[in-house]
Amino acid sequence: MAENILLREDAPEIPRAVACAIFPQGGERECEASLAELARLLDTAGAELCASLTQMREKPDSATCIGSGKLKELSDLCDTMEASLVVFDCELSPSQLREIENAIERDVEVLDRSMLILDIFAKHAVTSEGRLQVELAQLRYTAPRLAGKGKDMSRLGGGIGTRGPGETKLEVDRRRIKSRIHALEEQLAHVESARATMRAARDRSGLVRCAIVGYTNAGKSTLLNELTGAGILAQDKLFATLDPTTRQYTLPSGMKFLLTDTVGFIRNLPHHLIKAFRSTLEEAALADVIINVCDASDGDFADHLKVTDDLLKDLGAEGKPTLLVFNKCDLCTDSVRLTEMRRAASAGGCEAVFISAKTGEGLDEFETKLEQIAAGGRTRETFLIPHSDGASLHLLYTSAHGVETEYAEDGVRVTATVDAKLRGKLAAYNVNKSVPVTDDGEDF
Ligand SMILES: Nc1nc2c(ncn2[C@@H]2O[C@H](COP(=O)(O)OP(=O)(O)OP(=O)(O)O)[C@@H](O)[C@H]2O)c(=O)[nH]1
Ligand SMILES: [Mg+2]
Repeated sequence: MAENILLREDAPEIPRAVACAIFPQGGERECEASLAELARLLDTAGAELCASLTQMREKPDSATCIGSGKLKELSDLCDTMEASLVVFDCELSPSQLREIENAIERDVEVLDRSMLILDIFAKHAVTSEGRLQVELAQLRYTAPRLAGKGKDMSRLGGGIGTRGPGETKLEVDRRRIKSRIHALEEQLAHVESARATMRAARDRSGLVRCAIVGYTNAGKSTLLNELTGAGILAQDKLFATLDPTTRQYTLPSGMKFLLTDTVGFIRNLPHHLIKAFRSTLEEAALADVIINVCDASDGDFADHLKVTDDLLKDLGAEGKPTLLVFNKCDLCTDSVRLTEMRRAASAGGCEAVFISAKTGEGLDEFETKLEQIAAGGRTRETFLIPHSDGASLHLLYTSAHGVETEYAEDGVRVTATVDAKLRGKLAAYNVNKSVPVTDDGEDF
């Protein structure tokens, strides 16, 4: 397995990891779920979880996160388990990381959850934009933590938690980190403006833009592959997809879409990662319709939906027309859970479908509902926008579809497909009667 960096010649063994977590009173269940996820993250990174240690406390110890007695226990556990890695299921400051590492007698690498996630991102980033984003996030987050441990920065790019994004290895000289960050920011600004140009071209196409979002491993890529034959890597690993892929998709009725597969969400997704990946995550904010994919076979589906909702809010993508897709129904025979899911869907006020992207079950209903949602309330209108109102013209270009313009003496005559909200906003300029968008999708 070429992708597994730990099976290199100089890394003969799979690192054995001990996980450590704290939880507030009453938070056992959530802590357990988070630790189970940490085990999967470790597996994706190429390590093996061999033991975990938890402590109930309301707040982390400012010096060592866990208390001193627990820290001794952790040190002994590392010996017993012959561990080479300790991962805390929360964020650690550089000084906490150093103190913990000093207190553990065995020579172990201490990481926190964010460093581990960044490591996986480094492993999975493919496009230049993805690589730049990961490197920037690592320089901002991981580098100060390694420097804080007083270790040689040249270790960056080595094993788990210190893996750089491939060819563009992290700079090893601490003094040069700042200028590297600056250079990366500039490069990213270029890539982002290229992305914006591509988006603008897509917008002009007048197709309905759909973002496929959801918790990591829910089956987003599998769904896009099934619908469009996109051939994206879909694996039983967390964060298999980092770079958004867009494919055109035509419903049997002729309605045309642009479907974009996006990076998965996870609980406690580090904030700096959201910041670093903002331009790719923005795909959701700029979409007309959200396809929210959830793994119906996962007992934690309700938590996953909450994480997704919160992140969509964060990204400014809340309130968009949404199709909730409960996937992997071939694995879910629990009728109680199916009822719970129906309830969750109706409480969220959005349409839901139950499918299996793997077997194709439920895809007919998926298509019908997607079409209903996409066409909901859209009409083809003509507006006469005065030359003095550049803002309204801009609004049409950015929010409407199939925009056609004709310059006249008294203004710009714009014909476009708009939703009810935009129609209301521009009512004063409306010069024709609404023409409902028909199901044959011509207007898309
Ligand atoms: N049984 C079953 N497995 C599925 C289904 N859909 C996806 N899977 C499997 O679930 C795993 C994750 O699928 P992906 O499509 O990579 O999930 P994703 O949401 O794109 O994940 P990330 O890109 O990592 O966020 C893969 O092993 C798929 O084969 C389904 O309907 N049924
Ligand atoms: Mg994927």
